[in-house]
Amino acid sequence: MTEVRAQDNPLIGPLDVRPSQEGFEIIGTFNPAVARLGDEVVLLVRVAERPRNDDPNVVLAAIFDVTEGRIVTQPFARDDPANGFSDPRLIVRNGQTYLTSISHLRLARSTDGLHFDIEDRPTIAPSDEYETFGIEDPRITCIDGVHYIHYVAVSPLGVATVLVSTRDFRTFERHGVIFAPENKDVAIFPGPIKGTYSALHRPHSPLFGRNDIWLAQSPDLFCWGNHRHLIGTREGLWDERRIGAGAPPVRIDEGWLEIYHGADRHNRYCLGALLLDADEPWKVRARSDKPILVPEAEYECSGFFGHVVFTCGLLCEDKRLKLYYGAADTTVCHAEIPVPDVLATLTSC
Ligand code: MAN
Repeated sequence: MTEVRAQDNPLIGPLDVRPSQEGFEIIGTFNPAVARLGDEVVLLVRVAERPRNDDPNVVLAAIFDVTEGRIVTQPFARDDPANGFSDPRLIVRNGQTYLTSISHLRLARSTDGLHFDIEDRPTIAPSDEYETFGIEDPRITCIDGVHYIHYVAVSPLGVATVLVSTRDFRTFERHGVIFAPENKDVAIFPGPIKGTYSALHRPHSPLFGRNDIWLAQSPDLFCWGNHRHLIGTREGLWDERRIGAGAPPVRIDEGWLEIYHGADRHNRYCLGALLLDADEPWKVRARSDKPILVPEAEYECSGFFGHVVFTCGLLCEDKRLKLYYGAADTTVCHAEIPVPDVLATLTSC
């Protein structure tokens, strides 16, 4: 595999971004969506921040208060055995999960795809009861000049997927929840196939422990049905515990190419590929037995949550995949992989 990481990696890090408010610090800028907008490459970067905390005895959760229209903090004592802190991303208390940071989306613009100017203010921020714990991991699908942004909305109601659209990344129209909890990693195909829209999605079944990728269809991008199970996790392989769609699929000569993430028993997140049938995308033609991108660089192995490469956006140009990806839940990075190299590694299904 001839993947080439950008020499300037990481392209964006926490120090490049201003917190959304006084008293907060940025802990991660990662998992961006990407789109071409005229001569520019634009990213919608997930920015995770938390209140500065000088008290070593408590961990603070930041929560968007819908009534007050602002972020409030809630302290959790470190020495209270009812509070669980084993995952640095979470606080668990009495069966309720809270997050140790709250995320919003921030626009970054570039003319060369490598050097980005980042807005000073959040572009899309938590705004309602479905988003009180933050908004995460956006994807962008462009159809007929409209950019459909779909992101993960987190709240005590669960993990859902919300759709927002824009033509110019200045004004945004909200379309509400398109996949109810527990469902994330939604990636909408860039246009209808035989008159019908398709999306990959990842429902979660706590009872049976399933974290698989499904395919849904829609007449209008807003109402989704005809759900079909697409692929599952594979014991003993790189994607044995959790999988989810990454960037929206791209059309290549051979069908639809999808780059997805998989986590193993050690919580190592790698990227692999799926080739789906051009006309019947619920038919899997080939899949990666080995990942195409593995966390190896120092910035991928250490950070807020190490050993993670996670993509939500790529450009496919000149038969090259130009991947934008989050490294260690901390930074935005870039790598390029020729499409034929990806296809050569796939195993037929
Ligand atoms: C989950 C999501 C992602 C994150 C990975 C790794 O899948 O929360 O946003 O990058 O875990 O922590």
